[in-house]
Amino acid sequence: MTLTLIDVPLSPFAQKVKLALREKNIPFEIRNTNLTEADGARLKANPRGEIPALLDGDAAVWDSTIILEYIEEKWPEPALWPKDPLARARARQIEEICDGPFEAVIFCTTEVTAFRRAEGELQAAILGAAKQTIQQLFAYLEEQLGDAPYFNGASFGRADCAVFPHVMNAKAQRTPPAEGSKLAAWLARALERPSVQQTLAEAKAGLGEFKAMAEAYGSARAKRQYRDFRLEWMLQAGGLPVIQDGLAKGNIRFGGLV
Ligand SMILES: N[C@@H](CCC(=O)N[C@@H](CS)C(=O)NCC(=O)O)C(=O)O
Repeated sequence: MTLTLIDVPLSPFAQKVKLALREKNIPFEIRNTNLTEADGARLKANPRGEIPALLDGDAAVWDSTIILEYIEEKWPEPALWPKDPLARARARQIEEICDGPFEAVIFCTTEVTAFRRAEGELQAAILGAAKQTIQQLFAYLEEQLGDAPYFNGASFGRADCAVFPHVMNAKAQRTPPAEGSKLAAWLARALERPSVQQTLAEAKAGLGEFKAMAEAYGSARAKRQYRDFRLEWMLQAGGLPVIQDGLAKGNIRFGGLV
């Protein structure tokens, strides 16, 4: 049965899934979608209209965390989860932090830089808050890594698939892990992996779409999804005017079903 991933190569959630599939040597096809355009297949696969969604024959599994659980249960070997229940809980917690607050601060930074939702003092205040939050997240990750080579422990696993896209995005936004830190050494180790290299190459190829995306959001032809931590972090960083402006222009949406 063919597996197909509905993908946006720049999405950290899609990257997490591709890393896991590739680390487990599970063959899959990619069907790219464009979040600024209506796509019946994307909506049919996920009532939230989000990617990634994994099509396994006629069935669709959505949400990156649920997809990772699905593939681990269906193809247990090679295991991407630690065996020990406590280590497993730890891996899940790291994933939770990365998918939640870490993704949110990267998202909001993109909003006020690439998508120009704030300028001048407001932009500077939001970017200053982002730097602080990222340092806090890096400190958390540094502590979680401890003396192990990987977040999963002795080998690259689920937690590493979850961390990589966000640390790489922070670096791309000019906030890399400190030189000489354990996190910087982990990133260098991760970048040696074929799964990471292929996923990153696809993301880099997708960078060309930013300009068209900015145009689509700027002209309110499409809406960005402000939900959960994204909304909370933007508010906490003083970005209430960004949200008010997005509501007035009709170019943001919230979570829930589409
Ligand atoms: N909890 C979901 C979040 C997925 C998500 O937020 N995907 C974004 C792309 S990074 C998306 O599809 N957003 C929909 C939109 O922008 O309309 C998961 O882990 O898969």
